[in-house]
Amino acid sequence: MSTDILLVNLPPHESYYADKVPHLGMLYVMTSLSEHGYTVGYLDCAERGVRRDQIIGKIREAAPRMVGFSIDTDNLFSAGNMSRTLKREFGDDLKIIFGGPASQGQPDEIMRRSAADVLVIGEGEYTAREVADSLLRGAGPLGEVEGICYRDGDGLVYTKARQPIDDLDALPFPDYRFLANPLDYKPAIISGRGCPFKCTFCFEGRMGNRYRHRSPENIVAEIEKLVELYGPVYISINDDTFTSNPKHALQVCDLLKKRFRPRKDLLWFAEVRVDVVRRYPELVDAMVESGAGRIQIGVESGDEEILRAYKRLNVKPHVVEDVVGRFHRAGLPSIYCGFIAGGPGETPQTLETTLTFAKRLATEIAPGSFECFASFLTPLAGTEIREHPDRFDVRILDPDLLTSSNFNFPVTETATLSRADINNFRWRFIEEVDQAICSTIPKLPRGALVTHADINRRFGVTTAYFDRFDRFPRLREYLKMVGAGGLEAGDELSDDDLLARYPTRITAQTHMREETLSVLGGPTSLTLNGLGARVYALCSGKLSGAEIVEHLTRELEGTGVSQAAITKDVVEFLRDLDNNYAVMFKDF
Ligand code: B12
Ligand code: SF4
Repeated sequence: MSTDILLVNLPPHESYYADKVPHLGMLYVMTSLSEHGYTVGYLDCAERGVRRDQIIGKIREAAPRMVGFSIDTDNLFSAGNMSRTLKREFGDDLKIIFGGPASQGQPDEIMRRSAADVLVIGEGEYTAREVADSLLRGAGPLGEVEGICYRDGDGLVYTKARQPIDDLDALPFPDYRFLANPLDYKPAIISGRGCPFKCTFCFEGRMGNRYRHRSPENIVAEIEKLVELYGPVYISINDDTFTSNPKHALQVCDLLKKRFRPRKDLLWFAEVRVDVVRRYPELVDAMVESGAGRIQIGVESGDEEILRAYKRLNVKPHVVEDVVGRFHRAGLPSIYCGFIAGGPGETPQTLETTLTFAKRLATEIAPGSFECFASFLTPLAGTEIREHPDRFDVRILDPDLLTSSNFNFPVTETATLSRADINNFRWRFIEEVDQAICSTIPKLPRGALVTHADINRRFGVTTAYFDRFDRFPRLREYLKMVGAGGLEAGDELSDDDLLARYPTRITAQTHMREETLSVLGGPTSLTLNGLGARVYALCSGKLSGAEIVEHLTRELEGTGVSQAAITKDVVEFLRDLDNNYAVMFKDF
């Protein structure tokens, strides 16, 4: 069957994304077009290493009448280039349609840099159908389609703006059958669109994208489908902020808890606003109990003035601390905090305040669950900072963001900080917070470490802690083995049970010197002498704890040491080895 419309997801620029994520925006548009009777194809080139010729070859094979791209601030250059290439290769009969998040803030620029025939501005499900009807079925002039920009001779025509879609439940779920190998992707959903806030570095709230949400039943029905497809699964809820309507968020959590908690087959992620959670603290338990495994929080800065300039009026450092602490105590494994370097009026002092704040979150407020990333202030088109940088003590050095990619390269400076200062600070921030996180690992309770290993094993979630286990090979090995079944930790075993089990060593580097044996490669190094070294040597998995006692009693016969004393010592040594991730226990 020939393809009417082919959507193409272009590769990202940087080596930044580890996970393969479905492009929900395009899936929604494709599903809608397909339900409207078009044959739709999808070419996902989000993996690195795809060449232009390969993309053109695939498009030639599919021979579509229309090709579509999703445009964001970063890929508008490559999509622009690709559209011109396609027009050269296939002529003007091939129609090119653009849409995506950058459509609202920079429509002129997108059209200027590309050969697109039409740009869909805002949500695309219904608009794309009408554009296709006009261009492919001759249903009527483009001028009658709301929410687009199209070419007319050398000029651009903007049609009447389209209102955001109110009834999100009416949209079909994004159809994963468009993905060549759906199981390779980390699934995601959108439970609500738009944002009620108006942060000055973001365009979401300013562009008329008022907040709307799906019904809890509709959301849970989509998750059910994903659980059916994937089995136990980690799902990202990609809303701008999941807690925009806290009462709705609570209802969603309630339903998720009822449906998925008994089966323990769902772990989910969402972004939250701390000021909302502070007002509705019941969200904390509701989220954790319904299977939230990771949340993202826009902390941005540790400086109140900067937060005020961002118009994050109720997101104050002490509110962040309070909410991060609450999620931590409730047992949320991963609290992912975002920071921005180079904010309004940023000074060397405010940078230090932010770094100190991040380290405090890592080491004192949420050790074992705090994770973070830092990016540069990147004034996107449509944001207040981009339009009035002078009001924010921000100098935009590169308004076209030619040097920026993934917010990973600085494009601004302030009165007291150069681009270099901001750049170098961000990398120091990353390094020092990394050290802070690492410094907590040796002190974390075993349960916290096991949780990180467990969510990695069961749901493929790699947290900052799991990632850093590699720096402690003995711990990494231990967490790989314990919990995988069969091999147990000793902390929950009574002394009698401990003696009944067969202690077996983690393969770890050891160093021997005369009577002393050191076990290396763990969060703390372990040095054993005399009897301790003997016990460690006998933890080969061949003797039970009780048999080790018998063995040592025979060895020490005639020295006056009683079997009771040896038993006590063996138990103590086994506990010590266990606490230091040096042994685990088998039951035969
Ligand atoms: C998940 C996500 C990612 C994921 C996956 C990308 C994806 N789009 O799925 C990853 C991690 C890869 C990513 C990366 C980036 N992201 Co991002 N991301 C998001 C997030 C959180 C959710 C996207 C989503 O699923 N939206 C829901 C769908 C339904 O909305 P949508 O994608 O806008 O699609 C609708 C319309 O735009 C339109 N549409 C979309 N595509 C098309 C195509 C055609 C042909 C048509 C007709 C219509 C159409 O119809 C869709 C349905 O109504 C959004 C925030 C948000 N809530 O949207 C940010 C967001 C899209 N990301 C953003 C940015 C800036 C980036 C980066 C450029 C930089 C960065 N560091 O984050 C990178 C660059 C990627 C690249 N090209 O190299 C900005 C985009 C702003 C802009 N002006 O470009 C957003 C809006 C966040 C924000 N508020 O600033 N992102
Ligand atoms: S940063 Fe988040 S909360 Fe602020 S306007 Fe953007 S999406 Fe909304």
